[in-house]
Amino acid sequence: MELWFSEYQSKNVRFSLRIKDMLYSRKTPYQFLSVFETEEMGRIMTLDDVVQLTTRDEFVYHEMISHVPLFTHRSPEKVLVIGGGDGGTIREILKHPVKKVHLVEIDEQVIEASKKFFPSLSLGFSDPRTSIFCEDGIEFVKNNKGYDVIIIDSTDPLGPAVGLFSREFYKDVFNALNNDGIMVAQTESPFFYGDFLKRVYGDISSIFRFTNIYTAVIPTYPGAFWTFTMGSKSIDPTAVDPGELPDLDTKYYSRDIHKSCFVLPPFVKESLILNPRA
Ligand code: AG3
Repeated sequence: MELWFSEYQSKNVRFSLRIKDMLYSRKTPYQFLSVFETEEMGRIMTLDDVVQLTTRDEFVYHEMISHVPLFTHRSPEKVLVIGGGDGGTIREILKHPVKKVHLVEIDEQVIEASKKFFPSLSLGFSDPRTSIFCEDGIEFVKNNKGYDVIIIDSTDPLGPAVGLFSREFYKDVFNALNNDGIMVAQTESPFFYGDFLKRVYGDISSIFRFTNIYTAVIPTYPGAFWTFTMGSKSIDPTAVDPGELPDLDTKYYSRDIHKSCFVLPPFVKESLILNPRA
């Protein structure tokens, strides 16, 4: 018998993976969490039937959401991750000489499932620099400050994550950052979420001095062509000379990628009302 997992990437598009084994499935207080072993993409975690990560391509997302802002800042000491309970982003951040990493994940069961089924992602949880808070990220940023970089590693802008894409939240993120602070958020695919991207880009640009979108190819996410949006308080991300960056053990991110990832195709550029600085 063939078993398949399918995600509705839109009302009319489904993405399916053939399943070898279903390892875990339970309703948490926040969402429906499953772990599958697949034929093609390794082990996967889904939340409410949406693919969050596969062990085959997670490195692209986690390297890109971490190294681009951290190397843009150059000397980050204190970093906050909102969401990201699987630990993949923490693993990448810990490759930098940071002093403190705070992870704020609302759903403790995501953390527990990752410890059990994704040891290659969750290994940074036990690092002495890591502190974990099982709290609502929206409240957390209102009450905690002094970060150099804040990374918003959220689910899609639906249900519980909607507040993590609001202008009010980005203002609180701005205030939680130091004067040279940088934030980055995962901002979906321009193919499926074009209007959303434009709205978020506009909101972040209205708060931060510099706003830049960069992209990566993530085969298991809708559209495969994925965006991240970075807001920077004082450092101009385009002024970073990637040639000066230290070596890092990565599989997608590189000095060349750091430069090229900010290049946007015309259909994306034209879909945004770009301000004169962009
Ligand atoms: N969070 C972003 C997942 C978005 C994927 N969307 C989708 N499949 N429709 C990833 C969490 C990994 N740390």
